[in-house]
Parts: sequence; structure tokens; C-alpha cells
Amino acid sequence: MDRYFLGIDASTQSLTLILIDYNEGEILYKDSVNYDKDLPQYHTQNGTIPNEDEKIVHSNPLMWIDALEMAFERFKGSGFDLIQVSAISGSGQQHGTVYLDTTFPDILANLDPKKSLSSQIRNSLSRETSPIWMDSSTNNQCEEIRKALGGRARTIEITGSDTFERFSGPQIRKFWQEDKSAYQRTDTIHLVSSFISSILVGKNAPIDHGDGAGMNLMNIETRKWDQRALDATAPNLKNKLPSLTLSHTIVGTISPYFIQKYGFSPKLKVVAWSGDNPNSLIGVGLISKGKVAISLGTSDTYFGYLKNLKVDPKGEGHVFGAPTGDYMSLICYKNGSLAREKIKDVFGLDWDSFSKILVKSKPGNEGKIMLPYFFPEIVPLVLKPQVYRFGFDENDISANIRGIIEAQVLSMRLHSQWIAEHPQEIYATGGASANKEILQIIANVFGVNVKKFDIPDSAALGAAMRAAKSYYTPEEPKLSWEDIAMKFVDKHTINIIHPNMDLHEMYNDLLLLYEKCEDFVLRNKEDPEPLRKEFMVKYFE
Ligand code: XUL
Repeated sequence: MDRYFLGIDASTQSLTLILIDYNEGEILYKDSVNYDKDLPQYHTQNGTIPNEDEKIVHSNPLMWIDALEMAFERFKGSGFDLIQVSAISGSGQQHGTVYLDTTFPDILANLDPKKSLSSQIRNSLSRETSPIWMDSSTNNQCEEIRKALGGRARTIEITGSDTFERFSGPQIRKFWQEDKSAYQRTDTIHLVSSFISSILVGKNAPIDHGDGAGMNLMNIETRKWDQRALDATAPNLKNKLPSLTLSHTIVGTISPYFIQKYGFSPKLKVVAWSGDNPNSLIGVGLISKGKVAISLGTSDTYFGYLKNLKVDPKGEGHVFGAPTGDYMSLICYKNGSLAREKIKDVFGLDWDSFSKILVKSKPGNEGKIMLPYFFPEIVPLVLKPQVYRFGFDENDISANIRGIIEAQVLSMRLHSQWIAEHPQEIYATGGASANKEILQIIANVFGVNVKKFDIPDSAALGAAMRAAKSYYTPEEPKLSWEDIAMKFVDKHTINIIHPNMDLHEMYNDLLLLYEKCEDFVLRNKEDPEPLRKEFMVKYFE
């Protein structure tokens, strides 16, 4: 008993559930509900509602809770007796907001297990859809808030990040500007994480410091709502936000709805949910300095543990609260898996043939460089998508495949230089971390070992590990994050990929060239062509 913990990750394209056996350090059950395939009634594409304006990206909050019920239903059907689960925590795609009216607490307190959650919660939504992290339609609001806070440097100092299009504050401001009466009707604004944890405990649950930091509303030092940021965003906002809390807080026990419907124990503890990146930090065991992780998912992210608060003066990266109570750095790229998929689909390939072509192509791509802004990009900021190619065109299969992967990795190295500590080791996670050649390119570009895990779902695993830690800590204070990481993470490392240091030298040169290409296209600086020619002569003639 007291050994089974559940982690749930409500991400952009799917909802994943992981059950761990703490005593054995094993994952006993894993399942994913894919929104497009399993919930076709919502008509989503890659988990989002199609919109003619590609800057506007919303999703349906009811779909997330239907996915939750489907996952519980299947879990119950697996034969495992759900009464054995001791604690549950979760992870939500970050920044997305859910808008609820005054009826929400009552509805939650009186959920009828004979009806679906979505049919009961539907009427409490004061905004039908939720803007998510892929939305980039709030450039004006970002400027307004930044200005009101005293400029970029002040904004970063106060909130840990510059204002970003996808962050909750600018999104809330846009909602208030565009639909004042719906804003007024809104009683509570949740994040994806706190929305689902509220449903699980049957009352409004708090937002944790990890996810709260992705709003441009929380003071990164005091970890409280910052009145200046609230005032710069929308009127009366403080009254509409849940409270903030430490990530390890037990926010309640499971609501009777889930006990009656799925057979969970009335003692089941619900631990505060957090964002997917803070959860992944734990899921890959980043609890000390010098290690960073790259998550290759719908978004590609580069993140690391920070003992002390350190912000990015250029404002491309973020600082969030870490579930350990410390901090984490994060850089997020929108052109992740969906951009890789675009290249794969354009050439009618499957992932296997994509990989084979990647392996055969030459490192350095014979000097052919891509800037892969298939979608609006976050880092560097590109609001109007366009793909730039230097030295090749869109028909060259091999150059396009190597071009996109090298670009993604070089961009990570280029834009992570503000995190002063050079990584000593990189942990790879997310769906595309299954591709060994991509990991080899990461090792070569950064010049360090890359560790690969047999569980790419680090956010759901991290949530389950957090549930275990919070459950045990009061009784067994000696249980440290290191103990937990050893049990789950070290044990599941299946591959260490070593860098080729000759190629690393070449990538050092390519990094300079890549930066010149970015400068040329985005900052009107000099033509990189002469340097590109030199690079080709040096390495390919
Ligand atoms: C992080 C970010 C994404 C989302 C979705 O800032 O926007 O990584 O959390 O995964």
C-alpha cells in the first residue's frame, strides 16, 4: 500500500496518464488520449481549433476534461483497482487560460456521477474557448503591458520574463479589450493546470509558482501576484485569480464524483498541478546545477535547474518557479514537432525514412542553412511565418531534412547563451527524442553527452514523482528529490550519446554563420553569403 501514484499530463495534442509503483521504481501503466483521434467531435487539428488567422490558436477546455474521463475510464478497464492510488498530480500545457463564471464552485461541489463532467461544467464557462501557448495574436497587448511596467528590463525584473504573446497576462488583456461583458461575467481565470486540479478536488484550486510564472502577473521574487502587473493587464483582475501556492502543496482530497464513478479512494490526495515544463524538470531529474534538458515535443524547449534567480537580460528566455522550490530557466520554440512534420509530409515520408535520409546527409549540410519559421516563432520573435533557405531550395529532400534539424539545434545553442553555465550534460525527452540521429546532432552541436530515456513522457512522469514526494515528505522528511530521481530517472536512462569533437569544432563555425543568417533576415544586417562560401571551402572542398 501507499506505493501507487498517478501523474497526468494535459498537453497540446493529447492527455497522458502514468501510474508509478514507488517501491519498485517502475511505471506500471501508461495511456494517452489523442484529442484529434479519440475525441473527433471537437474537430481539432493537432489539438487546436482551426482558425483562418494563424496567429489565433485556441482549444476547447471541455475537450481536456472529456479526455480526462476517457483516460480514467480506460484505466479502470485495465483491471487495476483505482482505490490503491495514494496521490495524484498533474501537468498542463503552460500559459493557456480557462474563464469561468460564478456558478463554477457550486457545480464542482455538486457534480453528478451519472452525467459527464463536460456536460455539467459547460454552463460555467464565461468564454467558450481557451487561448493556448501557440497563440501569437497579442503583440499590441504585450507592448501596452511592457510600457505600463516601465519597459522591457523592468518587466523582466518584475515577472521573470519579458511580455510574450502566449503568456496569460497579455491574453487576458486582449479578452478584456475585446469582450468587456464576458470579462465582467468571469469570476475565475484558471490556467489549464489549475482548472483540471480544481475539478479533481471539487473546488477552486490554486496556481503553483511554476505555472504562475508563465503569466506576466506573478512577481518572480516574492512569488505573489504583482499589483503593478495586474493593473497593467485588466481591471479587477486580482479578484478573478486563484491564489498562488508552492508546487508541493496538497490542495485537497479527490472529489466524491471520482470516488463514485471510478472507484478512487476517498483518501486520495491531490497535489497542486504545474506546467508541463516544470514537471518535466522533475521527470528528467534536473535537480542540481549544470544539467539541462531538451524536450522535443509540439514545442521544443530547452530548460535547466537554477539554484538562484537569474533572468535573461535580452528577454528571450524565461525564469519559472521549479517544483523543488528553486527556479528554472526555459526557452521555448514553437517550430518543434509540427515543423519537422511539415518537412516529412511535404516529401511524403514516414519517420523511418526521414531518419534514414538524415543519417546519410552530411553534418554541416554542405553549408546549406535553413531558418525554419513554418509557424510564427517565439525565439527569435517572428510573427509572420516564412522559411528562409541559404544555398538550396524546397525540392532538395536531404538538405531540407538536415537543414531543419540543424537549425533547431543551433538556434537552441545560440539563444541559450544567457544561461551562463554551459551544460555538462543534456537530457533528451519528448516524442522526437526517440530519434537517435537527432540526439547525435544535439551532442555534436553542444559538444556534450546526451542522455536518452526509455520514457519520453517526462511531464506525466514528473507529475507522478511530485505526487509521491508530496505524499511522503510529511512522514518521511529524509526522502529527497535525489532519492526519487535515482529511483525513476537514472534507472530509465537507456542510452548515452557521445559527441564527435571534430564535428563539434565544425558546428562552432556553423553557429557563427547561423547567427549571421538570422541577423541578415531579422535584423537587416550584412549578407552572410561570403562567410557561407568560406565555410563551404573550409569543410566541403
Ligand atoms: C512553454 C510553452 C510550451 C507549452 C506547451 O513556455 O509555451 O512549452 O508549455 O508545451
